[in-house]
Amino acid sequence: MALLQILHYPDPRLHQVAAPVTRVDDKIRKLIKDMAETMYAAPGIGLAATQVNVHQRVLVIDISETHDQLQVFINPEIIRAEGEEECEEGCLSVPGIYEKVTRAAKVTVKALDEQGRERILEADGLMAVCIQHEMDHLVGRVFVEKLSRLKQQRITAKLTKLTKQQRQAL
Ligand code: GNR
Ligand code: NI
Repeated sequence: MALLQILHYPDPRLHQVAAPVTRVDDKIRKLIKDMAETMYAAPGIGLAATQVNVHQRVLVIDISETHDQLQVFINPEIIRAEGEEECEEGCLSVPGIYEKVTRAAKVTVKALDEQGRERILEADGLMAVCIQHEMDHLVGRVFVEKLSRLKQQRITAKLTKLTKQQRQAL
């Protein structure tokens, strides 16, 4: 078991595009275990491999309050999206910032699980938001980039300052 370090915006590594997983093996299962542990410890409801500087198409999500409903998505693809909904989002890579973002209200996702089995899932509400938020990470997108230029500039300034302070505290 290991906690992984989460990259913070505006780290350029958050903009790397993840490659598809070619084989669901023990190495991927170890990554998933560590990602789940890191997500629960944060605490967060989702984590994309990109956020822990692993550029492969792997996501973990658990929106339950009891932390016992882990969902794993390897090579996820949205095969259907419907409607629009606005939700206030946060991100473990953008600490302390919460902003409203509009996304599809309902999505159907196709992905592999940790055994390499294909599965199809229909999601709405928070689960739909989270899937789209995490899949954005895998193509190098952070929710901040959906906001106005002014908000982006303010967030960048705030987090750059915070990262400097954290470095000095070490
Ligand atoms: O923990 C998280 N909460 C959250 C709340 C609203 C919309 C999206 C999210 S995802 C976030 C964890 C994270 O940063 N995943 O990439
Ligand atoms: Ni995020």
